[in-house]
This record gives sequence, structure tokens and C-alpha cells, in this order.
Amino acid sequence: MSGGGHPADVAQGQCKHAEGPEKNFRNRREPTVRKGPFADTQLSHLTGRLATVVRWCVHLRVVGTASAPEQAIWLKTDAAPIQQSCGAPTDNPPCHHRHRWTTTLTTFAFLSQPGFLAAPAPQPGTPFAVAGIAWDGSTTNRPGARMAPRAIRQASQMLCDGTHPLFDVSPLGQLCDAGDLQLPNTSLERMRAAMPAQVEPLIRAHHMAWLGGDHSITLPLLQAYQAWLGRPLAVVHFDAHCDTWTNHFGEPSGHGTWVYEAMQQGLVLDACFSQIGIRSAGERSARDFVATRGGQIFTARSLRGLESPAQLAPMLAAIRQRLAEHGNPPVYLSLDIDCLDPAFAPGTGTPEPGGMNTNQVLTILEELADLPFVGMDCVEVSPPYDHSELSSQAAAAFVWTYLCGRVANADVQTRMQPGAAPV
Ligand SMILES: [Mn+2]
Repeated sequence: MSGGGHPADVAQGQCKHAEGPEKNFRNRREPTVRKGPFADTQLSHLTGRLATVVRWCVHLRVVGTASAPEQAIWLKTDAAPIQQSCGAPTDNPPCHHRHRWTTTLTTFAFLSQPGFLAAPAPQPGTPFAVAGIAWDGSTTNRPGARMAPRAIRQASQMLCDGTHPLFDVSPLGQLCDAGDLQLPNTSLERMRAAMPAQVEPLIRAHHMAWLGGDHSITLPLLQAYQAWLGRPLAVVHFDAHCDTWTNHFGEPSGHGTWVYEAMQQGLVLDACFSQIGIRSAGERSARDFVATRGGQIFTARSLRGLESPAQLAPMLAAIRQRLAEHGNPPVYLSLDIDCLDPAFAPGTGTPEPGGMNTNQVLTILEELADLPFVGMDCVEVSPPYDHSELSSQAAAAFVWTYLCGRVANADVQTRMQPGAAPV
């Protein structure tokens, strides 16, 4: 995509160090070579290339170590909203490291607006936000999910103006990108301990879509939502795996234990827990765990050949009925990209053949868009194992579809405040 209206193209020239096609890596076939004694020689050609690379490295180093106001000047953005959203003092904002990460590392060469769907940094009153949780320390097979937030953001920029063909709305203008949480990647315990102080202000300020990360991030997210709402949540859980194991290869917690732990901790309404796409190997007690606790399991096998709204209607009705029986509680969506068959999402840590297709997931997301969702995560995308960005594209499409569904159902109480009456 290279049309003139594309966000990536519109965003070009934000940095004064790279204005114009002659200084733009993407649009330029040959480097700008300073004329001199060797102007027409191969040596001069190589020198020019080297000089350009050095100039870019210096530029990135300068911008990368700058404070938020300095970056704002260089990137021609307004620092005030950034500081206000972080509650940071204007003279020496301690929050600029987060924005340094999201601005410099994804702007090199491409010069595109780095946010999901080209969304700006958080501002008070923006209804929706995305944030990355770049953690994959709990993966049991192939790592790489810590790279996913950036990959999903990049894939999202293919969606242009974000107008959904079914809902006919766009989240742009109502969406901001809070960047990635600042988390230590040293241990699961330390990572989770660092989450609440960053997660809670975001869920109070915005309806959040979280970009994982491996699935171990969902437990602390559910803890934060349960604490905020003061009540357990219903969950719609797409996954190839039941994630109900009682230990993580000898450790108490990991990316395959969060469902068990959430139920044990009373974070979720067991009867309103719906699993979709389950198919992995596992002992029967784990595979059936959610059902034995009163929840519902829709295996990948049971969904074979069912794709359209009419074909999926019985399943959708079962989810709705269960929620209605329990007063339509707030719903959390947790979407593991490995619910998809590896043909549709090869870039994931624990691929399981025989999975859902993209249309099945999209149909379910579209048909359930009027449920009282309070937030979502999309996890387990592993860009190093992806091909042609298939998995990142699917993840971006799912998050975008969810957000458009929220915008299209603005009459539904999408952000249930603590103590509010059920929808
Ligand atoms: Mn999984």
C-alpha cells in the first residue's frame, strides 16, 4: 500500500531530519552523495551510503536520549498531552522512556506513525486505547511473543482509515496508543508485580485492547479488572489450549495455567466462561475443566464446517443464554492467536493443526459485538515464526474488529463502572 492517503505516507516528514524524498530511505533508490573529488566513483558511492547510515544512527541516538519535549519538537508533536496522560511534570518527565520506545524503534526508515492504526499517544477523554505487553518469559515452546506488539501495530497500518466494512465505523479519532508497558523481563513474578501500577490507570481512563505477550499476562489483567469492577467477569476465550493446567512444568504459574488460577481466585464467573477452538493434547481432566466448573467448551472439532452467522447461530445463542441467565455481567475477551489453524497463523509459540479459520473468528467477533465487553487481549503472536505477517495481520484485524464493534454498539454500556447496574 502506498497511496497518498495512507497514514504511513501522511506521517512522513514529521521529523525534520528526514523531510523530503531525498532524505527518505523508503522513497529513495540512491543515497544523497555529497559532491567532491570522488563524486562519480564507487568509493564515493560507498562513502555516501556510510555517511547516510551514520547520520541516521546519530539522529536515532539523539532522539532516543531526548526528553519528551525535545522529542516532540523534533517529531513535530505536542508534548503536553503526553505529559498530561502520564501525570508527569513538564520540566523533567519520567515517562518519556515509554514513548521513546514506541517512537524511535518503529519510525526508523519507515517514518510512519508508530501507533496502532496510526493512533496518537494517550490523551484524557479518549474512549479507547491499545497498549503492548511485550513479555514472553512463560512460553513453553517457541518464544517471540515479546516482539508481537510492534508487529501487530505495523500490520494494523495496512487497515488505512480503519472503516469497518460491516459496522461502517472507524475507531480512529476515538483511539490512542499508550505504547508498551515498562516491564522487567527477568521473571514472571517481577513482571506481574510491575503491571498493576500501569494497568489500573489505563483501564480507568480507557476501554483497553491489550497486545500481548504470551498468555500469562491475562491473569494479572483479570485481577485488575476484577479489582476495578468489584465483581467477577464473564470470559470469551479463543484458544487451541484449555490453559487449565494446575502447574507450569513444575512451577505454579505460566501461560497455560491462567484459566485454572482465575477460577480458583474467583476472578471470573465459571458458568459464564466460554472456550472456543480448543483442540490440543492434554489429559481429560484439564480439557474438561471449564465444563466441570459449569462453563462451556466449543472445541475446534465441533466448529468444523461452521463459518457463517447462520451456521454458528446455535453456539452464539448458547453464549448469550448463559450470560442472560447470570444478569449479563461484564465480559472480557481473551484471544490467543493459536485458536487459528497454523495455516492462518503460523507465527505463534505453540501451533496446533486443525484449528479455526479467520472467517470463523471474525464471524463470532462480529456477531457478539453487542455484548457488554469491558476489555480484550490478543496474545501469543510470535513474529519470528510468522510468514508474510499472516499472524500479525490476523491479530490486527481481530483487535480492529473488536474496537469497531465497540464503536458501533456505543449504546451498550461498554465501560461498566464499579457498582453500575448490569447491562
Ligand atoms: Mn494457546
